[in-house]
Amino acid sequence: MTTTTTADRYPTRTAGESAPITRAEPALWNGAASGPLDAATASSYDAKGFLTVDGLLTPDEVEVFRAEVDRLRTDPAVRADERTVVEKQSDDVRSIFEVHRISDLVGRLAADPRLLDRARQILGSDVYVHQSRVNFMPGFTGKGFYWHSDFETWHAEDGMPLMRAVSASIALTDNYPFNGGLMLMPGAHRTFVPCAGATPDDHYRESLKEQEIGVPSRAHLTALAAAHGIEQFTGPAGSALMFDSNSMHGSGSNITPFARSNIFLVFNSVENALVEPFAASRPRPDFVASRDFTPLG
Ligand code: 6CS
Ligand code: FE
Repeated sequence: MTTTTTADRYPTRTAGESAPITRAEPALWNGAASGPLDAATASSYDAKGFLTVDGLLTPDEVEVFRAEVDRLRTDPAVRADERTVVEKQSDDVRSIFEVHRISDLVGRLAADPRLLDRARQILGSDVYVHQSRVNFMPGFTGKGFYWHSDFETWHAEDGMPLMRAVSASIALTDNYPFNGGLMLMPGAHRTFVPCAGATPDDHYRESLKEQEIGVPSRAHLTALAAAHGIEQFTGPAGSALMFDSNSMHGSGSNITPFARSNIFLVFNSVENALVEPFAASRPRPDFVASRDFTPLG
């Protein structure tokens, strides 16, 4: 049986520092194709690597999803599930992965045309859910996420060949500048930043709490920030951010009384299905990186 190996366009988890690589593939895979994004929004997404959708969910829908994620967060069976990650310092629930399979409500949201049609237009193909999670960034104790590119991890540890995935972060609480709102470097999605350091076995057990391997060097981050600046996703509950898999992003911790919770859905193109990890000894579990490539919708 012949096994084909996919060329590694983006070597990372190298022994030492290596130079950034210019992205070869587009961010917007089929520009003019029909879909909910108008031309101005589509070209802005291509240039910046992200877009926002005001009022993706109605206030009533926000209430329904908040009740649903609070139900999950307080369910002892869910807390005991390996798909639930708790904060390093406290016992607070940090994330619940594969939430689109645990909750029918979230499963339906993943197939909702308001998200699905945007993802298909951006990726230029049918899509499937690569990963879903609900992030609870509780007030006072919510820990942030250091700067990173999701694609760097998904390429190294999940075997995602190309940058042909888009994430949707749907705010269930108001996102202020001061309660851990996501920060992004507009345009940095066009540069792949290799990260030094080999991937430990079962790295996800640590990295989902606090990522130390697979983070760019300060020198690379300084250069990217100088070239692109930093923008922050703020907005009322119900608004959504859609960002390219290789966007450089991170968030601060939340010491305010205002929680910052979001549902996070990652759409990958069915033409970008996972292969073997490019820089890890074995693939991560399905609940972090799905290997069911059945198209949505
Ligand atoms: O490792 C991952 O797949 C997850 N880690 C982060 C910090 N963002 C993307 C993703 O949810
Ligand atoms: Fe991330």
